[in-house]
Amino acid sequence: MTREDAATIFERIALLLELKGENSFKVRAYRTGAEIVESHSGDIMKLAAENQLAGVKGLGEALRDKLHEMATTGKLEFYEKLKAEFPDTLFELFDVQGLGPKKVAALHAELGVSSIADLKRACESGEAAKLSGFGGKTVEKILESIAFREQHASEFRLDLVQPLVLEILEALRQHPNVSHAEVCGSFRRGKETVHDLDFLVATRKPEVVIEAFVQLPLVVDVIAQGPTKASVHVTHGVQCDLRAVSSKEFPFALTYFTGSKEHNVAIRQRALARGWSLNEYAFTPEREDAPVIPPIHDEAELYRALDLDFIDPELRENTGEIDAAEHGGLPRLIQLENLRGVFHNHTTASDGGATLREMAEAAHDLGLQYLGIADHSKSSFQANGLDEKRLLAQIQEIRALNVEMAEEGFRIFAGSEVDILKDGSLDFSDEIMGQLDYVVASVHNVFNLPEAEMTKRIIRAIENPHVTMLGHLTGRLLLQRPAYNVNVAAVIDAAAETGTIIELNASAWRLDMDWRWWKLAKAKGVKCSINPDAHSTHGLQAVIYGIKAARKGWLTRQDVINCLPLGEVEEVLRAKRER
Ligand code: DGT
Ligand code: CA
Ligand code: CA
Ligand code: ZN
Repeated sequence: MTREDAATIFERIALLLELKGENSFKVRAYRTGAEIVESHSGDIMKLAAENQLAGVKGLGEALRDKLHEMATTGKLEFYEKLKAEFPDTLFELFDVQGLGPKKVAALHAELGVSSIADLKRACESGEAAKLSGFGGKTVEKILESIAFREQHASEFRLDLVQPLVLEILEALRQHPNVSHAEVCGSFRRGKETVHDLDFLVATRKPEVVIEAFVQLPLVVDVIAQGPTKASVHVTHGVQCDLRAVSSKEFPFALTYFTGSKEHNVAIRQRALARGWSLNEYAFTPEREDAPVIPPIHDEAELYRALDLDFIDPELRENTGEIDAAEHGGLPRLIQLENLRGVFHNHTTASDGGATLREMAEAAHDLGLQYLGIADHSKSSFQANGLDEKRLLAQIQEIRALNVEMAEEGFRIFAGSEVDILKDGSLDFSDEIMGQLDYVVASVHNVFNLPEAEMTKRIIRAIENPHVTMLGHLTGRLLLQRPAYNVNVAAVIDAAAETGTIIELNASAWRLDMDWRWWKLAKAKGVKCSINPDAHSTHGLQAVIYGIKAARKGWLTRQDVINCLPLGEVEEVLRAKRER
């Protein structure tokens, strides 16, 4: 069990006790406990496992015991029992935007609301609006949030499906009757969310492999099973389809099931134009005078047979990739190995779970040469944003740690994620920002401005020469909260004019700016920074999602500033200020 899991359990206990009307002292103890577990600077789960928590301030004996139980057994009896007193669906309510624990408690106690379906009914009937603290605006916002979730009900974010894909692929590849296994569909194309997962295997014993697939431990139920295909639900309700084909058919099936549909249609037309039909199994001559079909062993040979360069799966959206593949114009896409460092990361100074030193060591262990720290600024008080005094102290702390880490060729850049205020002014003065190595400017509140005003607000912020890069441009939270109204094309133009870098926020919840805009941004000369927005050492891993999105946006290592090594990247950070 990770510290994040343990903290979530403490938070949920606090909520459930609150719903039961337990005394507020007890509730607060769990809430504080959650914060301590999240922000402790050492390996708190290890300490818990070894019964070494006595020195941790703020954790009473009851919580220490519970943490020990979680660290050693991976479960908490007390929580399991408490949870059983409530319907499972209750937890859905905590994901609804605009519903804090107080409101959930009121809805539950006074209207018996214990699921999103109940909530929707209570909002639509007008009952919810009568509760104290629930204006018409609140109800309207809740209904909007429910509608948005319903639209995306059967989609999943990458952080949820990535581990499933790895586990299933590993199991398929280890099967003695499987010669190749691949994930296809939207996941292979690097889409930001997926509806279902599509797997493909090459085998001579399809029935044996299909049977092994439906027996995998993470399979929850079998939707359909035939001799060459099956569909199942796995953990979290994710649907997984499997197709079994022969080795000879494999490249054709791989291309077909990778899609997209639009890309498939386009390459099928191209095949037809030379007299071959194309399906998931083969090329077949359509005319007597059709050219001879060459042997095809892999996808590259399939594309070559159509006089195309190999098209990376991320580009297969029929947005110009076929034309580029015909004329040698495909980009050489960025790879994870190209990253030399990461900007925009948080520490315990604001809302992160790891200290400066822990973050720096984790980045160094990942093989990176530098780490940019960008904790929140003072207006983000809910995220414990730093004021001027704390920021200046953090800069000193970074400079001191740099002296030590310089020996290992590692450097920490002192930055800040500075709030863009409602009118487009910034949370820190130029004088303060001038002391930082770089600044990420982001919108964190007042999301509901009309498009023109929001666009003006962001453009005003990036006109400041100290703003090195623009954070999560649209503020979307995938499957949870839509983007605010903003004219992205106008912001890209302003970024080009001012020499401002645009972030590709790599968090699986954001992937913002969206991949669909990067080709335009690149054409205008705007540079990208792939930023994990890490709130823990584990959070640094989010760069894998950012790399997928960047590839999907046709970006190469030349387009992404954090591919530059130490010694070169500094100049890019300074460039805008020196213009
Ligand atoms: P999603 O919605 O996230 O699951 O997206 P995909 O692209 O994974 O869609 P899915 O799972 O329905 O199908 C996987 C691939 O199979 C799709 O990308 C292209 C191929 N495919 C499925 N149905 C058709 C079809 O009717 N025509 C063509 N040309 N290709 C298809
Ligand atoms: Ca799919
Ligand atoms: Ca599918
Ligand atoms: Zn942010």
